[in-house]
Amino acid sequence: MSKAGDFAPVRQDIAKLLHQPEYDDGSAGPVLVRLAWHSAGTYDAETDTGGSNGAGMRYEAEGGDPANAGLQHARVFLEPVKAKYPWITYADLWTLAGVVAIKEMGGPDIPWLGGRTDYVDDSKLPPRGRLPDAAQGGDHLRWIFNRMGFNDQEIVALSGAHNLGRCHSDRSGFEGAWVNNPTRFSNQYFRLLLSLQWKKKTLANGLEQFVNYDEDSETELMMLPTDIALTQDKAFMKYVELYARDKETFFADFTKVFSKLIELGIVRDGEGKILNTDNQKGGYHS
Ligand code: HIF
Repeated sequence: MSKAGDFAPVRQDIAKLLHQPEYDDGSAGPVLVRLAWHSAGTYDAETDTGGSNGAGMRYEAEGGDPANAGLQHARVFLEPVKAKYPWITYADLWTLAGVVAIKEMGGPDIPWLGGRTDYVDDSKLPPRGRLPDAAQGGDHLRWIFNRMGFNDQEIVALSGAHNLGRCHSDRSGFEGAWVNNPTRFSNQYFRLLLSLQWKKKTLANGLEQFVNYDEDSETELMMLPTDIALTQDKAFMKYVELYARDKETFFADFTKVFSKLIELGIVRDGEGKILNTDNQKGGYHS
């Protein structure tokens, strides 16, 4: 039995469950990264509401948000880990699973601290509509991510996570993967944004996405309108070019910005203990 607060064995068990031969591209990794981000990405700095603390996606109000379609798969993958380590909060488990998945898929080691609680303060529940709409452009990206406290450079650095996983017609309505090897973390997403010709395609459901008809590529790759928007704005484009040519800088900047994402709304003391008192109920620290 592991001690409460000892995350090393939890990390190991998450790493083991990533291998899912029957699922998608054979890995639970990408959908776990999306779970971590959607749990945190509801944060609003002005009202200090939303964020990963509280694991609100367990409840219909947030879990049933169409923006979160498909994330039940990620939560189900993690249930055996929660059963084995009942002391871990869902809020910690979901964010930790995201960083373990990124690392296991060849990405950077993202600093992660525990202590989030599953206590839900009804007055701090985020309304729906806080997660981005992929059919929009650059103004929408700034509106969504500035609200969380991210600048242009951080928006582009984060976007590199679309190197992982794919879009599903029965979840978001979009279809396909961004890169040829969607379970390997790299800066390929940025390189393809620049090197391939992206053409608009209207799907049967009416949604528009961008696809590549490059003759060398065996599979059709895709970009969301929000991905293409990064190449249509000078301020964003500067960083797309930087990350396409400099993988080390991308990894370093992604590390900072993803750890900032999963800490949104959390206040800690010098030893890492969470101080937001209204979120202290129900955590293993209590
Ligand atoms: Fe995604 N994202 N994301 N995303 N996302 C999808 C899938 C993944 C946006 C839209 C979508 C980020 C930002 C944005 C991942 C990780 C991150 C899908 C497809 C859509 C539509 C869902 C489906 O159909 O299954 C938009 C509009 C964003 C604002 C730019 C983050 C930066 C890139 C913050 C981020 O980390 C991952 C991983 C997936 C793949 C999930 C999978 O099941 O494979």
